[in-house]
Amino acid sequence: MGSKVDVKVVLLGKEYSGKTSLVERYLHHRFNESVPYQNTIGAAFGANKVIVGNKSVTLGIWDTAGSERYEAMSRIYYRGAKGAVVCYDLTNKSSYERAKFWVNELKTYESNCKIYLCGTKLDIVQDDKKLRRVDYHTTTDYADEINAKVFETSSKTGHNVEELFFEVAKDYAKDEQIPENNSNDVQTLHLQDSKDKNAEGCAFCGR
Ligand SMILES: Nc1nc2c(ncn2[C@@H]2O[C@H](COP(=O)(O)OP(=O)(O)O)[C@@H](O)[C@H]2O)c(=O)[nH]1
Ligand SMILES: [Mg+2]
Repeated sequence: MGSKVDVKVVLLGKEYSGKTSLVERYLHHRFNESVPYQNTIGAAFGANKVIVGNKSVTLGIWDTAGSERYEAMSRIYYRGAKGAVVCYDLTNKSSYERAKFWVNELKTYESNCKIYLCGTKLDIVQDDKKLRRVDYHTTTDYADEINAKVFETSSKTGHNVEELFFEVAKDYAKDEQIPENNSNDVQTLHLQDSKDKNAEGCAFCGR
């Protein structure tokens, strides 16, 4: 089974900002609120094939640990990424400040990487507007400044999640020459299993 990835996408953001939930929703169509919070250690990898027009694009998605303790590791994970989904929690102002830190990192060290700002937990602020701590227009102004796109998502309801990753695939398909009959078998694997799998190419850089 091949596991070639066309485009490396990395999720960045403060811990508890909803990165793992976003990947779970997108790749496995589930949301598990009842499980106690699990801090992602290092990073986890999953892949998904997206059809854009008559092309097929395989996204390799890296979910990173958000805590400062793992900051140096996240730098390894975003290397070579073509897309970065920078997450912040719409109910938490400091997570938005942290998102700006990641944007600056990307601008400095991975300047070809497209940035997608992702405000998470939309369902919470839709249920109670008073809980919103990050204004939508502030974010879109900032996004214009840094040449990024903004999505507000809910991993609980699934709102805007497919749309976000479809946009990543679409932007990539627009910029790159992809053969029309490009088809890859993909599998989801986690780092701790990776030595058991015979993955082709480099799982770290997505090349
Ligand atoms: N209501 C709601 N809770 C969310 C959403 N996304 C994440 N959460 C919760 O926020 C917490 C942190 O999420 P997680 O995905 O583990 O964050 P990570 O540390 O960035 O990977 C968990 O308790 C999730 O259940 C969402 O869209 N809606
Ligand atoms: Mg996580």
